[in-house]
Amino acid sequence: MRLVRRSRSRSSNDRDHGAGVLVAATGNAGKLAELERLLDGLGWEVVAQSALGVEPPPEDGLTFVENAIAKARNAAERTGRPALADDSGLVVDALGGAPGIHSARYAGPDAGDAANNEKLLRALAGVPEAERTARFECAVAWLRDPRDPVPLIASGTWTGRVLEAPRGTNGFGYDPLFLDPGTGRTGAELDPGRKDALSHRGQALRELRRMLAGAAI
Ligand code: ITT
Repeated sequence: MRLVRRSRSRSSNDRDHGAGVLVAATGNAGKLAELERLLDGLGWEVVAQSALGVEPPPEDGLTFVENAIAKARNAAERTGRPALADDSGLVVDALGGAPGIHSARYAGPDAGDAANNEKLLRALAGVPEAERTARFECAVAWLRDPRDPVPLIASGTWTGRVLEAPRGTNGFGYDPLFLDPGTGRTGAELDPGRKDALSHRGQALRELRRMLAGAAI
């Protein structure tokens, strides 16, 4: 994984925001790759917080937005740079919204994607197809500094359902089990550009880009 990457190109619709360093407040390599793609062309040098020695804060908020702000604030505080964080997760109707904000650690504090996916399949064993509806949620927060009183907040939702067996090898997390009904493909069967066009994270980052275009950043 490259930890520092300069955006390649700038479209005429993107304002020049100063091409400074933007700290990506995430330790999730799959998420970081998507954020880098979705920030491409803005002129920011995206640096992962781990490359700057930043440890993540506790995620004890009750909402995706609270956790996104906490992660971005922590990174901005420790680096003195603007920071962007994403808090996201899979909300499954038949499980009362679980794993939700606990998606990353659904199967335990050190659980990886495979264990989380296995737990999800076990929890949904016997649940018929029509009741396996789910959605990915994503909230992103951009803080100019740790005390920024008006952070930019954007969100996105991707609706689909949970399959009974994994399909595909792209993406990360629950992608192999999440079916996008419009394409008939799982998140892990979609190529990266197609996932970005549909996903909760893609929606949130496009909204954020619209905000940045009108903000004094
Ligand atoms: P950071 O907090 O360091 O960013 P994290 O993985 O702990 O990394 P979250 O707390 O936001 O991040 O949890 C997000 C989890 O939700 C992630 O680990 C996946 O299990 C799931 N998830 C979110 N977006 C996803 C996507 O696009 N595809 C598949 N799974 C996703």
